[in-house]
Amino acid sequence: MWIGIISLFPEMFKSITDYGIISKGIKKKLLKLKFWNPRDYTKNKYHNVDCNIYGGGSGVLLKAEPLIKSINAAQYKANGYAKLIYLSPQGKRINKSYIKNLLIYKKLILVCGRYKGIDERVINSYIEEEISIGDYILSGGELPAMVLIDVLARLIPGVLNKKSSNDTDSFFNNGLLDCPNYTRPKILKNMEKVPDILLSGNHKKIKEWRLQQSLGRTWLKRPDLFKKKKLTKEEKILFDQFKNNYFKKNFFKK
Ligand code: 4G3
Repeated sequence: MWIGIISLFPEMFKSITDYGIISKGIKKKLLKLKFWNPRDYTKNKYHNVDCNIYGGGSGVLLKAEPLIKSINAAQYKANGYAKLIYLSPQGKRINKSYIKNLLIYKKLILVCGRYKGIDERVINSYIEEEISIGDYILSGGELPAMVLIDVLARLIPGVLNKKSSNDTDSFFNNGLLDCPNYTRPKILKNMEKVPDILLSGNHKKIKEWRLQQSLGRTWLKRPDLFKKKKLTKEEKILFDQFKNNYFKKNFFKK
């Protein structure tokens, strides 16, 4: 996957290009990030990339021309169709299935706004999709772009290894939260013990326990997700068992 990024602060992306699983994906050439800085496309170095807003009020906006020049340069380099996306709090709220769908494009260009965003005419004439990662304002589109790239990279075959696997991750596969997990040591002061079943070596029983825990936790922590989940016969039985245990355990508590 090829991702062109238009940002006033390309250095920020070092936090994903230089560390961890994404940097390895880049080394393996599974992912390529390229940067264009609107600052480099101003008429001269005294020319601003931002300006105050028509009609008054506080805050500044990224000017259209340096952005358009950056977009043109990125599109030229993409050498073929690249989906042009703008990250903004006014955008459509995205989730994992939206991001999964972006994989079909092979090439993306992400526009990162700053301040109060970008001139509306760039959105209307150039941007194909305006997306948001959540209902909050950040000081720039760079963090949302990195969130998007991180999620995407983890979906590219070959990026993840055994140490950071996606296949049992929280609701990426079956719409359920992950089960509780434990690692060495077996005993930690006076904390609860590691469930016996996980130390039993009985793989069939462990798989069943994990599914049951996933069902129960999703029911308790994310009732919204649980409602959407269609249970198989086996899952229904495991869930009912979880619920019975849960009510038994909590009956005398107040
Ligand atoms: C546009 C995206 C961009 C307008 C960007 C601020 C949050 C998100 C910006 C604007 C952003 C998000 C830059 N903050 N929720 N900040 O995806 O007012």
